[in-house]
Order: sequence, then structure tokens, then C-alpha cells
Amino acid sequence: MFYRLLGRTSSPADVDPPDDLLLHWKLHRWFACLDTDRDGRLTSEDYDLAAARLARAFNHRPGQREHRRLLARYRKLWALHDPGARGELDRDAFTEQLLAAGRDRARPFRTSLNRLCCALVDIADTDGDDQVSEREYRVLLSAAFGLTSERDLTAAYRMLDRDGSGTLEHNEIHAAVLEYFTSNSPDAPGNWLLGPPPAALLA
Ligand SMILES: [Ca+2]
Ligand SMILES: [Ca+2]
Repeated sequence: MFYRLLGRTSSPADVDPPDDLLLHWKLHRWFACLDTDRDGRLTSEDYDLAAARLARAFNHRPGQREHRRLLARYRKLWALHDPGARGELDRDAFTEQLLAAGRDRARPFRTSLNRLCCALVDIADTDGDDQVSEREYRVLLSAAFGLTSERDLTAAYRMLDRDGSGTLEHNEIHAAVLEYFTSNSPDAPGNWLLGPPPAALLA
């Protein structure tokens, strides 16, 4: 069952199931959302395309400051989980490198995630109230990750709004992204960043 949750059809006989299945599932989901041509490889170009989709969704022209800022921050994150500068990673290599970045390069990794978050919140906060409304969040998630499921988006938004204020403040977005990449706790609200994890992983 565990390997099915991770999208594998069978488990290698000589490999035990990882004890951080939830974290693996989250990394696989990030990979699947960013691998927009579904060729099973994530490339630095896929991150560039995410920045371009976001700029377009929030009405910024290519090359404008907002686009350049996102591009730089996506590229910085890419560099941190592709230390060999291969330019592309299959899913297993991506997962392995992300886990290594969180473990061995924790401080720069967190800094990079926080800086990407700042750029995401800034571009999404179109009404300038310093918060991300549900409408702004939906545009953000749809553009950055191709998420369109009403059910998933609503569930994620409710879960990320930890103080129940009805909007997402900066700290709630930052906490969610950090937890998404680093927490194996089933109780972490950030697990829901890209929609509900499978119930079996939250038991
Ligand atoms: Ca706002
Ligand atoms: Ca809130």
C-alpha cells in the first residue's frame, strides 16, 4: 500500500519502505505539479516556467521586476537541490536531493524557501492588504502548480489559515511552505499546501 501511495506499482524487494512516507509523498506531489510536460523529469526550465505563469496570472509582463524577482528565487531554490548543476532530476533524484538539502544545507535551504515565499506573497497580494485572500491564493496555486480542484483549494486554504482569521498572513504562508518541505508530522497544517494528503498518511 505504501508504495502505491507514493505512485509506485511495486516495492523493490531489497528496499524497506521509508519511515518518512508523508514527506516523500509531499515531495512527489511538488514534483508532479511542477513537471508540467509530464515527462518524469523536473528541469530548471520547469521552475522558470512557473515564474512565467505566475507573472502572467498576476498581469506582469515578462522581464518586469516582479517576474525577474520570482525567477531569481526559483533559480536559487533549484540550485540548492541540484548541487551538481545537472539541470534536470528524475523524481527519485529530486526527492533525494530535497531531503539532503533539508538535512545538510538546512539554513540556506530555509532561507531560500522564505525568500521564494516573500516573492510569492508579494505577487499574489494584488489588493496590497499584506494578506493573501482566498481569491488571491487560488490564482497563486493555479498558476504556480496547476491546481484547479475546488475541493482541494478550499480544504488547503482552511487548513493553512491557522488562526482562523479568514485570510492568510505572511507567517502562515511561510510556516506552511517550511512544513511542507521539512515536516513529517501528520498534524502539520503545511502538509496541506498543495491539497489534502492521503488519509492513510495522516493516521
Ligand atoms: Ca491581499
Ligand atoms: Ca490567518
